[in-house]
Amino acid sequence: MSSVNYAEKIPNNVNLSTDRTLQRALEHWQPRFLQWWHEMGPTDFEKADVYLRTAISVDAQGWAHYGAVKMPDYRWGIFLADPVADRRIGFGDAMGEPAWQQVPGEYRSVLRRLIVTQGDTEPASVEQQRLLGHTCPSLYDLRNLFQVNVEEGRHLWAMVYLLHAYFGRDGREEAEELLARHSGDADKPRILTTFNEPISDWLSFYCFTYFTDRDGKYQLKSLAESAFDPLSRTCRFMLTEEAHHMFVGETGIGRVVKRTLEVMKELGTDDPQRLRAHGAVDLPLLQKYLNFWCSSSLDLFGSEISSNAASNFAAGLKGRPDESQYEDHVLRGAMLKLATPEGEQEVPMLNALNEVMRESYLKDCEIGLKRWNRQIERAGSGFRLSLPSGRFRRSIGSWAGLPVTPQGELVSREAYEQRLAEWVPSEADRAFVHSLMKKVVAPGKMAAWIAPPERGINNLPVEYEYVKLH
Ligand code: BYC
Repeated sequence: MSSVNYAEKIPNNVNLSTDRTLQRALEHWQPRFLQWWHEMGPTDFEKADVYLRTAISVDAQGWAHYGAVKMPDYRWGIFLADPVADRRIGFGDAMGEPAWQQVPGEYRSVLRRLIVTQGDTEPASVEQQRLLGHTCPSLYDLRNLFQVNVEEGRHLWAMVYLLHAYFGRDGREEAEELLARHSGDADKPRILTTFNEPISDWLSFYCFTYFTDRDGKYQLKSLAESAFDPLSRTCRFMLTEEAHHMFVGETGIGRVVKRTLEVMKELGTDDPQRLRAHGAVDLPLLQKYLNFWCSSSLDLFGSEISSNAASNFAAGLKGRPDESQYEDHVLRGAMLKLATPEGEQEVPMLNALNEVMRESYLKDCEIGLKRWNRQIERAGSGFRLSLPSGRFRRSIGSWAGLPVTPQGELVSREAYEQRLAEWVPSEADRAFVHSLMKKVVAPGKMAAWIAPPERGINNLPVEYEYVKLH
C-alpha cells in the first residue's frame, strides 16, 4: 500500500517529484484551481473550521484521518489505488493483453474526451451547490456538504493529473477549460445535462447525491475496468470517496421521510396542505423531487443505442461496472431486445451497453426506496415512494422529448403538459421547499423538516460542532 506524501506542494502517491516537468505544470495549475474554488466554491465559509476527513493512504485505513480544516487549506492531491501486478485487459477485443501504462495513439482523443467529461462533472457539482451552506439544516449537514464539495474538488484533481501526465499540451488546455466552463453558464455550460441544473435547496441536494452521485458510481466503476491502467487506478480510489456522497443522499432522504412521518402522526393526517402548514415535506412532494432527479440522472448514461458505447467497449476503454461478474467479455455476436418508441428492436449488445448500465443503475436505486418504504409502512401509511420509468422526461436517447408518464405510458402531448406539475416539482412546490430552507447552526439542532441523523461522524455525537463558524 502506498502512503500519501504530504510534504510536497501537491500531496500525491505518484512520485510526482521524480517528474519535474509534470510537477511544474501541475503547480502552475494549482493556483488557478484555488482561485476557481475561491470564486465558484462554497460562498462565505472560507474562514470556517470544518471537520473533514483527508486521505493519508489509499487503503481502507487511510481514511482514518479526520480534523478541523479551513476549506481553502484542504490538501487536494493526486491519489491512485495501488497497481495490480501484471494487470490484463478484462474485456473487449484486446482482452487478455497487458493493460496500457500509456495512451495508445489511436485512442488518444476518445480517451481524452471520456476523461474530460468525467472531470467536468466534478467542479460542476461544486458550482451547483455553492449557495447551499447558507440554508443548512444543521452543522452536521453543513459539514457533509463541505466534505462532498472538497472531494469533488479532489476528483477534479484526479482527472487533471491524467490530462497533464498523459495528454501533453492538449491535456493541459483541457485542464484550463475545466475551470472555464461553469454550471448553468449560458455561453460555456458544463458538458452533461444534469450538471447545469440548479441545486438551490437541500431536498435537491439529497436527491442529487442519491441519484446523480450514483451515476458517478456506475461511470467510475466502468472506467475502473479500463485498459488504460492509470485511469483504472484513479477511478478505483475515487469510488471509495463516492460512497460517502451516496450515504449523504440516502440518509438525508430517509431523515426527511422520518420527520414527515412524525408530523403525520402528530397531526393525525396525511393531508399535504396541513403537513406543509406545519413545515413538513409531504410524501407526494418528495416523490416529485425523486422523479425530477432520477429522470435527469438517467440521461447521464447516454443513448440506449450508442455506437460510442460499442466502440469504447470493444477498444477496452470503458467496460461494464464489475465486469468480472459477466461471462462474455467480448460481446461480438451478442444481441439484446430493446423497447423503443417504434416497438421492440433487437440490437447488438455492444451498442446497447448504455442501457444495460442504466438498468443495473435503476436496480441499485431501488435499494434506498425499499428502505424508505419500509419506514413508511411501519408508520402505518399506505403511501409508497417509487422510481419513475426509465422513459419518463428523457432528454437523451430514443425516448427523448416524448410525452411519457412516470409509469412509462405514452400519452398525448396535451395530457402530458397538463399533468407534468403532478409529477415534478411545480413553481409553487419549489417556492414551498425554499421557504423551509432556513439556516440552523446551533450544535445538535435540526431544521424542523428533517430528523436528526442516527449517529454523528467518526463516532462523535450528533451535537458535536462539526463546523466552527467563528
Ligand atoms: N448530456 O452515444 P451517446 C459523476 C452526448 S457523474 C449531454 O448517446 P455515450 C458525478 C455524448 O457525450 C459521472 N450530452 O452516449 C456525480 C456524446 O457527445 P460527443 C460522469 C450527452 O457517448 C455527482 C453524444 O451525446 N462521468 O461522476 O455512449 C457529482 C452521443 O452520446 C449526455 C461520465 O459520464 C447528457 N446527459 O455516453 C460529481 C463518464 N449523454 O462525445 C460527479 C464519462 C450523452 O459525441 N462519460 N451525451 O460529443 C461517458 O462515458 C459518456 O460520455 C456518457 C455518454 C456516458 C456521458
